[in-house]
Amino acid sequence: MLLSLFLKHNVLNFQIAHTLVYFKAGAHHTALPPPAASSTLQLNGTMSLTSILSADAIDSAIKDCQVPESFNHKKFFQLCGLSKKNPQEIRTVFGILDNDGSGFIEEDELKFFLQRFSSGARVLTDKETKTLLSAADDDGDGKIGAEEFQAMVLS
Ligand SMILES: [Ca+2]
Ligand SMILES: [Ca+2]
Repeated sequence: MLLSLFLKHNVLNFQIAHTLVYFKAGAHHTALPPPAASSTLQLNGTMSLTSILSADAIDSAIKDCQVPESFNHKKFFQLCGLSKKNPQEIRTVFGILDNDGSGFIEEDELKFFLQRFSSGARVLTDKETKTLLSAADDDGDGKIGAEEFQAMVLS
């Protein structure tokens, strides 16, 4: 008798919970953006570049500048596909390159620019690092801000 009461109680609870889940699922469907969009925002900064750029495109961009002093940022951004991405995606890539989250890509982060795209890639030479910095650093503060990065990628 007690057992059957207990079971009945649980079945009732289950039904209530089930109804709530349905209600919530319905609300989600109309009120919230698709899950993919919100998880992209949450992962901003820690996500991998391969969620924005294809691994093949990154590969060919890295291969193209394997030889020291051969790095050309315009060619690189075209080959890896970044120059065709939307402002939000370019902003996400900026966040990944800004490894310490300072809001800027500093010279010591630029040196490892290629390795952010592919961990096995070479570091940029001092000359390449300075050329890349001056290509983007419009206000001359010695580091690349998000808007400067955007302008360089789209130039
Ligand atoms: Ca930084
Ligand atoms: Ca700057």
